[in-house]
Amino acid sequence: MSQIESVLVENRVFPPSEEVVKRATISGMAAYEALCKEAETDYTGYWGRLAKEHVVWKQPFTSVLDESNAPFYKWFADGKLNVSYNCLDKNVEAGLGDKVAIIFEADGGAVSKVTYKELLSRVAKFANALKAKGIKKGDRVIIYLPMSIEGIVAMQACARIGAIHSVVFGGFSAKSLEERILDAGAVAVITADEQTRGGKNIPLKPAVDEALTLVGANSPVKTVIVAKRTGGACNMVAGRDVWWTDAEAGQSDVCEPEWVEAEHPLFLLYTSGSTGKPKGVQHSSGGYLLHAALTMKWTFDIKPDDVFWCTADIGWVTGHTYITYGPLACGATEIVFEGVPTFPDAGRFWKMIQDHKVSIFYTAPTAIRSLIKAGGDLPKKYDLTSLRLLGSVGEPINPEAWMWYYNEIGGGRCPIVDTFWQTETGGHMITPLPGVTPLVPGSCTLPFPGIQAAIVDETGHELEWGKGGFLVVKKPWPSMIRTIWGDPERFKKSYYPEDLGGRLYLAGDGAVRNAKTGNFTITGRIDDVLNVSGHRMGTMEIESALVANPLVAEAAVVGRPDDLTGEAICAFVVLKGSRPSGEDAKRVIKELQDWVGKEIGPIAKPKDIRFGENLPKTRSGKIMRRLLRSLAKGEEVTQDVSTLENPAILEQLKQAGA
Ligand code: 6R9
Repeated sequence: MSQIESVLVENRVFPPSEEVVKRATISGMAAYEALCKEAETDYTGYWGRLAKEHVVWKQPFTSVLDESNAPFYKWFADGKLNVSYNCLDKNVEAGLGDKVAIIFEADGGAVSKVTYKELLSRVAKFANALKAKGIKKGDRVIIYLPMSIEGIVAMQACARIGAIHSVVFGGFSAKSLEERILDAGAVAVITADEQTRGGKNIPLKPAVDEALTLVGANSPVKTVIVAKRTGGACNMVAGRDVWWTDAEAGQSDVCEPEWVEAEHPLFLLYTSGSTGKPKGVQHSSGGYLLHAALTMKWTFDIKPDDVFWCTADIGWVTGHTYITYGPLACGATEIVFEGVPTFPDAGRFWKMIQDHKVSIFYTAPTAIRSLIKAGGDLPKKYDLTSLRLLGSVGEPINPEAWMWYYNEIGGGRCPIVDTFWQTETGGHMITPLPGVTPLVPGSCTLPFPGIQAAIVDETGHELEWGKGGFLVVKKPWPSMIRTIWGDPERFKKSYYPEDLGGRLYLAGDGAVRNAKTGNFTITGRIDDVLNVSGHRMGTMEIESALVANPLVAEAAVVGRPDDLTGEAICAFVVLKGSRPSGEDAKRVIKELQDWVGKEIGPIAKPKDIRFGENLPKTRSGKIMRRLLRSLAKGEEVTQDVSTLENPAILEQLKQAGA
């Protein structure tokens, strides 16, 4: 509630400067309103027009939207295209062959550049290598690579041959990798010997080996391709594992793209939901590419001379849309960064902006907060005048962090686009457009033209502005999730729930619109999903991992606010043995943290672990999470505890703040 209130009193407004308006592709509120109007009057006409203008089709589509099997919507279904063609060949054919596509900066600072022509031949060569391994259209390929040019080449090569990639973030454990390999039924894994972050080498290939051991004898994975990053020790399994360069040896650097139907899956990306098992979010080729390109042009206002930098990892959706696909589809020059923002010091981002003359910079609030803390004065040491536009994504940005970003990084000149979207939405949904929208710190402002966002109550009725409720999207849009891989029922239940009438896309976030301006502010998840440093973590997933430890009888996980990471993970644990205290408790806490790190990945490690002889439960046996949330925050429990079966437990859990 306090967040809603603080946003409602936020009265700082930053209208776009004349210069920004003049330069912008979508220029002025009237232009924005005209687009919204066009979409409202003729929804399919609008998207059909844009799909013709912003995507190159091998075979033009005649049908824009097919709703016959709603909510399994189809877009541009009889059209054919290739996404890699649209990102590479198209640009080379347009005379951009010698333009730099990627400026790669390694963790240690070494810089390498790749032109569009070079990137096209690298992708084609690797695509031929995949084909030579028998990988074909529709096959699933897991990519477990560090931030690298190879990561982008691997994704683009899959797209080129119609294979469906599923990138797994390098911070996920062998166990998480195993789950994804099995769920996707992957035929190949593309990885590296090690990754380098913050000056340290971290092995990757051993996690693949361990995952494939867990997968066992009937593994669908026939091929593991290994890129050499550090040259660190690496076990190669004969007949299965091959070095990247050996796989490419003798392959041609020309590869005819596989022309696929617009609905052909481009990728699966696993994300956390409110139940234990991660969901394989399936995206299309045509509709996804359209929104990736369009949002680059309208939200980021990308121009030929821009240097674009999105600091996300390719393991997350932001890296997919705004590193691998969007910038390349627009023929842009972009930065790909291997390292971390605080190495060698907290000025790394600012130094890189200066060195590479970055003009558009897109990062996450958690990075901004940690850089304020680690070195709020460091930006002053660097020349940041190349910047003209800033972006934020992943979680709500606190108004004070927004102001710092605006003044210290943007020099008070650069609009900030606070882009709200999700793995499931493929690209921006609610966001300012730089030449249009008056900015309000902490608000993602207005829907992208054509996106019919609204706020409804629990029965699906639209609420008046000023009232908080569930964020929904009233009409399907081209880059939306198509299904959950292998689980269409879960797709329907999660995103098109019958309670809301079955035709509204439920984002899973709460939101409120400003009563005067209609600006949206996201108030946080409405389900059991936490947002830790902009990464989605299901509480159930972490609970399942904890309970899998032989010491643990029961566990409940909640989030609590954290200055740096947005939310922190707090676990309440009942051990099978007696409740530990003192040194004993410390040891078990460390053991359980490491355990979760191994089961899911370091990002899922609970920050706090408290032990109780039991958990607060209702008489019907339901864990009372709202009480745990208060305890985690260190608040007095003021809620009604009359349904609580074992009130004494609260005292114990309060004290157990270890
Ligand atoms: C792109 C991405 C999605 C969840 C989403 C919401 C939160 C993302 C936000 C934001 C407030 C923003 N979120 N952007 N909240 N303002 N600008 O982050 O995808 O990892 O799937 O997370 O992140 O809670 O539902 P994903």
